[in-house]
Amino acid sequence: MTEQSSTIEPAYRLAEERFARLGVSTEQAVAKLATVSISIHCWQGDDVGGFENMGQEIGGGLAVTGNYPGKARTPEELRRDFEKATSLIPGKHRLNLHASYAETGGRRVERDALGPEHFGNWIAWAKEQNLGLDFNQTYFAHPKAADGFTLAHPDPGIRRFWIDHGIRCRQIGAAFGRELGKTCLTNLWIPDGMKDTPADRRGPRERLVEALDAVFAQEIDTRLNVDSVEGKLFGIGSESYVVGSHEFYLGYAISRRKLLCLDAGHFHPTETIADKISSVLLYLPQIALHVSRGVRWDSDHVVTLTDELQSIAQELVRGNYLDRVRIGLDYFDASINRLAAWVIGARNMLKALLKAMLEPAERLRRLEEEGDYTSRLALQEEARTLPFGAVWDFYCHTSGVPVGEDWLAEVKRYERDVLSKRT
Ligand code: RNT
Ligand code: ZN
Repeated sequence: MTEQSSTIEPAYRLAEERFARLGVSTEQAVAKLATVSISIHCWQGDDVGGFENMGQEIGGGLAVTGNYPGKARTPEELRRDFEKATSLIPGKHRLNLHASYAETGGRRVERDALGPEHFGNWIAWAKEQNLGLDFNQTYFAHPKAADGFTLAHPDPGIRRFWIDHGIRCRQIGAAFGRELGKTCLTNLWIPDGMKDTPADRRGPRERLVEALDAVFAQEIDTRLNVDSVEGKLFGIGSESYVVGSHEFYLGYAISRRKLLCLDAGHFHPTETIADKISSVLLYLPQIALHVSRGVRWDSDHVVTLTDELQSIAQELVRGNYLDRVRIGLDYFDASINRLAAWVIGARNMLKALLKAMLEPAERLRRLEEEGDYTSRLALQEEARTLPFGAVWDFYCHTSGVPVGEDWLAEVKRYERDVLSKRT
């Protein structure tokens, strides 16, 4: 037993007692956390590169900065990195793939011709790992998206190409669901927008609605695949107008019974998605989240344990929404070790959820009902420093993953033995 592990259990027992005094069961919290499955994005592993090797810029307003050595160059490397990273994250999670991660055996397969066969290795590996897969159409990093328009493109031929891509991807999602026995979420996000003030905001939106209806025309068994649509406020190159705005997709999702995907970086800088969850879930049975961290803009920094993350987690837990929300991560940082970026973000998401599960929720609710806002604020602030870290350590320990910063040594070893050999 290491020195660290000998203190975990006693620290946990003290914390258990402390929380019990507030009417909170640490045991229940830990058991609940173990049921949460986070959709971890493949694209942190290779800077949103994918494996099409078209020499195309990523585009779509997505910007990955940094050139930390060791990025995955092949699907095998990416899978190996993901396995390593997830061995350092407690719980059982999912992998979120993009269409551009297809394996076409060196042949050029157009995006409107992709099928489940191009994801055979991913499926086989996911089966072996007992991993659920989620999916995304890739509407960027492509010559037909280079002018900033895809599904809302004025050219019907280009629109058709992207509609077919959308259709193909839903079928791939359904194949994931069927093969793995776990419902796939296929998330649709497009970059379409304008750098400068448009003369016509209406036209592209009318085209988009029609194109989306064509993408979703085929009924797919919702046990196999469900779809979400992700809006955005602005992007690099679409500062003045984004066709698929929040209002656009809110209306679309509600009227077409799709999931709405809320990305934490896709709103005004002081606007947070936490407050939207309980509203949107009045009208939709399920939603999806892209948990991200914008720094001054939609910069997709690694998710850290911020107040914003905490309030998202609190909303999910307080509202009892965990079974109606598909939590996904969406960030990409190429300036630090990419496995560490995965581990830090995923562990933070889980920490935030655990902290929310350990909230003296009943007591806070009662105080609010009684109109005692003084005590509510006092208790909320005291709750911040309750010994949640001891519960988190205990959860990591009993889940068989490194406790505290110990995971970093594993990443450093992997960097030395594996990543540093990639040139
Ligand atoms: C872009 C969206 C989208 C992408 C991924 C790679 O602003 O957030 O979700 O980040 O599809
Ligand atoms: Zn996103």
